[in-house]
Amino acid sequence: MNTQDYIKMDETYGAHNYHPLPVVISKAEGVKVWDPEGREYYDFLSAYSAVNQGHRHPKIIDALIEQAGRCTLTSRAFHNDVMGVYLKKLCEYTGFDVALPMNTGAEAVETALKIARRWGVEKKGIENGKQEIICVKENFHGRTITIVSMSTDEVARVNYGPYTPGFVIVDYNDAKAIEDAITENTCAVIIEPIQGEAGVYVPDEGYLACVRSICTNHNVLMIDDEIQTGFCRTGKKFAVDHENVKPDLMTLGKALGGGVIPVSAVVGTKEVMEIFTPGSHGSTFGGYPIACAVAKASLEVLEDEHLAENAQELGKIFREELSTVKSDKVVQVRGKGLLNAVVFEEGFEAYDVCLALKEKGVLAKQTHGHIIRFAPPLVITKEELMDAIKIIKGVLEAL
Ligand code: IF1
Repeated sequence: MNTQDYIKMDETYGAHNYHPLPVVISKAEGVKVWDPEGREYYDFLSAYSAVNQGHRHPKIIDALIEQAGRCTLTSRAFHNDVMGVYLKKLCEYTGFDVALPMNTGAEAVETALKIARRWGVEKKGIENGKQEIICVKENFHGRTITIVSMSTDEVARVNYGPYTPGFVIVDYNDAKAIEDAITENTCAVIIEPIQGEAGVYVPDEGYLACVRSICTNHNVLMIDDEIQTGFCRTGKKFAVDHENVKPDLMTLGKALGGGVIPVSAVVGTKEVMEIFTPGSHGSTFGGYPIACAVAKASLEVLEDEHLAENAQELGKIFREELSTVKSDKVVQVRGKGLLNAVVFEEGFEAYDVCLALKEKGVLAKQTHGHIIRFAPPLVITKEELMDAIKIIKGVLEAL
């Protein structure tokens, strides 16, 4: 079968909830992927930052295989001998006391919302059913019914009602709007430290620190969604580290699974996490041995290979190089670390640029029609980055 055959099968047998680029990936290693015809591409999406450690990192694959040969699944009805070791590592890595393992990002976000609502009742004294959580416009936290109830993206939420109540939506990058929205029933604020899906929208310096102090002053939990920005993507372990902010809860996912399997978690302080009691939350797969072995190795790779430093250094080069592009179609180059975006004029069809990039050997995906996100695996070398930049510049200057 060739590329066209595979695409036809997806379209025939798969639900049409995506419109992917017409490329089929059949092999992947490090920062590169190959299609069935053997054409080679740089991966500048990294599965939306789930592949920070690079495709099939040998250390992570070894951990997967070793664990698969020993014990794969236990459920939480019993203990296993990997979960505690991994959660200890995750707590040390994040600087939090307690972690709760789940599988996908949306589950981690749901978990954090549940913690916040229960905390609101049991620790803050809000009447059950009255809890309010503040979120911001253009957020992306996942796709469950409750999470799309927070969304302002019509495409993501239309006709999924009735929506979950209890969310108050304010402008992003406006700390005062958050403060003004706080009532005696507010239990939490949930934000992305950089809005990924919104188009890699970096808030003003000081915003996150300001949100932190507002939350502290009003006894409201700060939930920091680092599912996309976490694990070195922005040049620090977590995007809030750029402002030395410590949230009450962080939601983690994507790269925690090292590009191998879905692994997510919520980390928090002991005081907040003790809100859960047996039976109040859980999952069949959360904390399963394979996930724990893979996630532990994924964290070790981030540290051993200094991926935060690499993202910081190469991200700067990427933005410097791309801002010299001679094109009147490009409006802005922005981002942090290796989470970057090239912004075109409003109404510009960036999908066509992604097609042209694909033809030249770079895979990237547009968001909101006129923005392209560039987020290679963090193991990319300077030589590989410069090679890809040459291709990207060539395509942009030919527009
Ligand atoms: C898709 C976007 C990126 C996330 C943040 C939670 C989740 C995500 C900050 C949920 C997920 C993914 C979902 C994926 C595409 C991707 C995405 F374009 F949709 F917004 F990365 F920018 N919090 N983001 O970014 O995690 O349940 O998916 O594991 O839906 O196609 P999940």
